[in-house]
Order: sequence, then C-alpha cells, then structure tokens
Amino acid sequence: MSVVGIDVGFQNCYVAVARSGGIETVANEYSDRCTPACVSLASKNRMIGNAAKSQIITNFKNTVHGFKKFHGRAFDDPFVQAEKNKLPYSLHKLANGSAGIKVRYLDEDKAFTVEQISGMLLTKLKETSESALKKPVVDCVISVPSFFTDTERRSVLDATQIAGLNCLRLINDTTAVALAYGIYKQDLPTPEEKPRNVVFVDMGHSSFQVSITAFNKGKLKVLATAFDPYLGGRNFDEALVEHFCEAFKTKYKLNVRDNPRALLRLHQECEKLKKLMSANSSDLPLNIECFMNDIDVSSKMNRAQFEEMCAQYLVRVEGPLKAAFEQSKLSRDEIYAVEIVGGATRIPAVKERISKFFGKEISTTLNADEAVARGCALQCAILSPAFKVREFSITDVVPFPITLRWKSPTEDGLGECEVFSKNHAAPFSKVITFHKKEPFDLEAFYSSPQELPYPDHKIGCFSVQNVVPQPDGDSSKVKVKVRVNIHGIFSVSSASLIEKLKGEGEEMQIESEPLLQNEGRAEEQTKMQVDQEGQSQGSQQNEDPTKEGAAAEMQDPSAGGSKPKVKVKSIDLPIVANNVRQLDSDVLINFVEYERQMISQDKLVKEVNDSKNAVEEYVYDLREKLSGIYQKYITEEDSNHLTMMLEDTENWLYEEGEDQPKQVYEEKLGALKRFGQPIQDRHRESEDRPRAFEELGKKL
Ligand code: ATP
Ligand code: K
Ligand code: MG
Repeated sequence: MSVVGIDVGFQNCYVAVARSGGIETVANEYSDRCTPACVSLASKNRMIGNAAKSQIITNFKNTVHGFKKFHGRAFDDPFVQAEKNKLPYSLHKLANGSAGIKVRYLDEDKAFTVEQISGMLLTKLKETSESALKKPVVDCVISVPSFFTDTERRSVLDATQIAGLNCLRLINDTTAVALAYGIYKQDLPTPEEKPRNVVFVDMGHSSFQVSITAFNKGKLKVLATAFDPYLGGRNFDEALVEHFCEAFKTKYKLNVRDNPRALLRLHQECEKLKKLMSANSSDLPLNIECFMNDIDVSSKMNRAQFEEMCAQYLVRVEGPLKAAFEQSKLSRDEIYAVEIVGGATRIPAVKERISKFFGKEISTTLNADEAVARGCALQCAILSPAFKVREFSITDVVPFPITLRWKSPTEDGLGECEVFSKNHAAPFSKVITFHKKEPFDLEAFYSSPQELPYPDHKIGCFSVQNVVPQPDGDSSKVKVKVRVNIHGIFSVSSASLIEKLKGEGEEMQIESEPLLQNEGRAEEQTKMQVDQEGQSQGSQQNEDPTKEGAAAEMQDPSAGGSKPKVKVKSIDLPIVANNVRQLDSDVLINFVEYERQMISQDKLVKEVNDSKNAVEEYVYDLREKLSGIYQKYITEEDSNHLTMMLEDTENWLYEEGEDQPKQVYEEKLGALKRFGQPIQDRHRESEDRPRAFEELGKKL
C-alpha cells in the first residue's frame, strides 16, 4: 500500500510521498517538484505536465489548462460560459449536457470530458509518485477546494478512478494545510486546555480559501471556512493583460485579443512581471520580441501602478477573512497565528490586507507551494494501516447546510429537516427515524442557494424502498442514516425497517449500527427523531457503537428497567439514488479502459522515439570518434565507407526514417553497430593493454 498525497491545483500540482520514515515532496522527470496542470493532445500521443506546458503557445488549440473548475459543471453553466470565451481551446456541449473539451488527438476530432482530462493529469502525477517510490501506486489522498459541492467532488473522484487511483479521501485544501502545520507540533495544548486557534489562508491561481482551525494535542478541528472561489493569481494576471492590450492598441495599433498566440504570450509575460513585482517596487520592463506582425513591443510597470489597477481584487481579500472570523466566534486575541500558503499570497498587497485584518504579523512557517501536498500525504499515512504515524484526529466542517425534504401528510404536503447545519462537523452520520407505511423519497439539497458557488442547489433524490406497514396496519418505524462522508459528499447511506416482535414499542435510544466505515475510521453519529408529521423532534445524541446484527435485542438503558422490554427485528431497505450527477458506471468503465489504451499508446510512442534517438545518437557519436579517437583503428577506405553509411542514415532519419516502427530503428542501429562495434572493440583492447601490463607489473 502506498502513501501518496496529491495537490491538484488549478495551475500547479504537487506530489508528496512517505519515504524513509518521512514525508517528502517529489520531483517529476524534469527534476521539477511542480507539475503544471496541463495536457496537450497530439497526432501520435499526449504530453502531460511540463511537456504540455511547452505546447501552450505552439499547439494552443489542443493544449488544455485551466480546467479544474469544470468538474461537475454543465456546458450551460454561467461560469463555464464565461470561461469559454477566454480559453484558447474549444468547449463543446456533450450529450449529457456537461462541458466537453474539444481537441484533435490521433488526427481525429475528440471531445473529452473534464474527468478524462483530469484523469490524464492524474495519470502523470501517479507515474511521478511511482518512480519516486519505485512501486505501483493506487492509494492516495487528493486535495479539493473546500467550497467544492458534491457534484464537483464526485467528478474529481471519477477522474481518480479513470487514472486507476483509489482515493482514500478528498481533503479540503486548507484542512490539508492545517494537518501539515499541526501534526509535528510538540507544544500543542492538551485536550483539557484551551485550543490553539490558527487561521490558514490559501490564495492560489484560481481561488481564495480561508479556514480557522483549533488545535489540541493529537487533534485538529476546523471551526469555520470561507472563500472567494473566483479570486486568485489569475485575476491579477488578467488585469495586467487587459492593461497591456489597451497600451499596445494605442502605442502599436495592435489588436492582441484577436491573436490567440500573442495573447497567450502576453499572459505568460504578465505572470512573470507580476511575480517580479512581488520582490521589487521600482519600474520593471515588459519586452516581447516579434510579438505580433513582426513588431517588438515594450512597456513598463511598477508595483504602485499594479496595486492601483488591481484595487477591485484587493478589496475582495477581506470578505472571506471576515466571514471565517465571524463564524469562528473567536476574538482577535484568541488567534494564535495567521499562516499563509498558495502562490498568490506572495503578492505584498494581499499579504498586507491579511495582516491588517487580523492585526497580526503573518506567519510563513509552511512551504507555500508544497504544504497542501504534504498534508494530503500525511492524511494518507494516517489512513494507511501499513504506515506508522502519530495519532491525529481531523474534524472538518460541512461548508453548506443540507436539508432533506419529503412528502408528508401535513398541510403543505411536505416535510423538511435541515440535517446538516453550516459548519457541522464532518465526516458525520446521523440516524433519522420516520414512521411510514410505504416507500418514500428523500430530496436532498443545499439549504442556502445564495451562498453556494454552484448554480444548482439540488444534491439528489434518495428513494427508500420496500417500506411496508406493520402487520397490525400501523406505520413502520424506518431508520434512515444520512451522512457526509470522508470526501465531504452527502448521501442517504442506509435505511432499515424496525419490525416489532413483541411488547409495546417505546422510542428506542440505542440502535445497532455498523460504525466502522471502509473509510478507515469510525464516524461520530447523532440520532435525530422525525415523526410522521415531518417535524424533527430534535433529539440528537451521540451513540455508542454496538455490534452489528440482523436481529438485535435491545433494552432501553435510560429507562433503568422501568419500561417494558422491546424485541425488534431490523430489516435493511434498499436505497436508490436518483438525479445524483455523476458519470454512469458503464461510461466510467469505458473511460478507464480508454485511459489505459492512451497510456500504452504514449508508452509505445516513447519507445519508438527512444529507439529513433538511439540511432541518431549513434550516428553522431561514431562520426565524431571516426575523425578522432578511432582514427588509428580503421583503414581510410573503411572509414570513408562508414562515414558514407552514417551520412545515409542521417538523411534517412529526416526522410523515410522519420516515422518508422521501433523494430526498423533497432535493425538500423544493429546494421551500424556491425561496422562500428569491431572498431570500438579494437580501441578498447588497445586502451586496456597498457593497463593490463601495468597490473601485471604490480603483481610481479
Ligand atoms: P488553486 O489553488 O487556485 O487551484 P494553484 O494551487 O495551482 O491554484 P498556486 O500554485 O498556489 O495555485 O499559486 C499559483 C499562483 O500564484 C499563480 O497565479 C502565480 O502567478 C502566483 N504566484 C506565484 N509566485 C508568485 C509571486 N512571487 N508573486 C505573485 N504571484 C505569485
Ligand atoms: K498548488
Ligand atoms: Mg492550490
């Protein structure tokens, strides 16, 4: 079992693994710890990560980046529509209404789903972790923004499956950071003491997230989260791009927006300039040679101007800080530290605003780029039975309140109950009791659509089936378990019908509940009673886990033996989930298979390229040596002949030999070696001879 954590950023991805007893962030094949979230499709293969990033301008129509927030979104989603106009590649409405990414791949037009593109990126990150660990990787923990709704989370999980990964937990970015911060701290307050409260602020390329977390020895509890899902480093880039587009229109009469390549170059240059301005407040130049229509452009900018033009974004920093702070109900002096991560928190004006709001110096004790990935790997280590890590309990929050609605014989015909309030602890399960005579539906939705960064507040409809009345015609007691699971996803996870076997039924206080989830830890539970009229009686209490049993005999412990004994039988009821937006399982199976095919296609292309490169290298190497160190081991005639052969091969490589199967290159190399090898051998022998004599001399 592997211990791997993956931070899938909008722009930058990081992989951390457990190796030789510690957690480390690992480098990819370019010796880079950062892998760009970029996939480029070509006529023979795919390029992913760094190799894809280098295609952004040259192959802009088929190089996909900035796709993370298309997870779980429809093509018609206003966010997708707004992004669409800014993208160098095309989006396309798929049959199921989701946003497809249209590219040319293997000389065909293709529309990939975002899960597939994400799956490709994850394949790359999986390979990076595999080459670091030198073994196959399946289990991992992956980060998502804390504001991702169920549909977005399900979509990310589908992507992990496409890549052949088993995601043990989707963990919120800021929670991963909190874990990376807290787990090694030796001086945390004991569980009896007042907790240490730390604010975590992450501004990445696309979003801004804040969490306030309470730490005690061995545990962390998120108190509040807040976010601006649309504020990040890219807004600052866009402000610069906008400015220079205008400037170049006036100065050079160029319409940069009409030229995708020029626009992409300008984007890259503006991002560089933005980063330079973080370290430098004086005037800095922006020069791009041969920018458009053979014109070189130049301009300049300084930090003060930059801050002025980004004022509209800078004012938005305070909102989430304030929201999280208010929800936490802490006072400013109860905040121990404000820790910042994420690339865009390097912007001095962003830092200043955070510091000013809390009236505190900002701490940067965490690695701003790698903390999320490290936290993910730590969570994976905690979940892994094979890895020893200190006990650390993590309690996250439900970011958006969730309500259940059902048909009921009341005036308006509907019963309703908020099952998870905002900032309720998560993961968490609750048991709700219904009194029903027939199967019923539970509609789940987010209760406050206005605060939801997603256009649809419906979560899904869960049908509880096979409900029948009691033999005496009475309603049956139906226990429904609802939960927000370890990924932060809501579901109606199980239901059972309680059949009275003997005696008069009183409200039961203890139930038989299988508590150990396959998610690696027991979840806390509360019980909630909902009567037939659909009113929650609000009796919430923690339950003790008892052993699972199909028929359980139970006694009311609170009654002290004064109430009659009730014998019951619990029958599991099937639940069918409808309108839960996720890939159909047969579609997913096809995508998994297709990803495998693409992986072997890439591997094949790589092998062909490697064997072709081997021929090329051999040609250059032998030619150089023929006129150098090999000269005295070959006759002039043979040398001329071989030189001709090498030249022919070189020409062949550019013409017919440009695109051949691997075997052809291997044969070509073999043919050259038949001539080259004897020369090389003669050379080695003569090199070895004096050495051999020397050795012999030593022995004598
Ligand atoms: P997200 O968290 O939104 O999914 P991400 O994780 O990919 O995105 P990060 O890698 O945390 O984002 O940050 C990338 C952003 O930080 C980019 O906009 C980048 O330009 C910006 N950035 C990096 N270094 C600096 C710097 N020195 N000054 C200003 N901005 C910077
Ligand atoms: K990142
Ligand atoms: Mg990030």
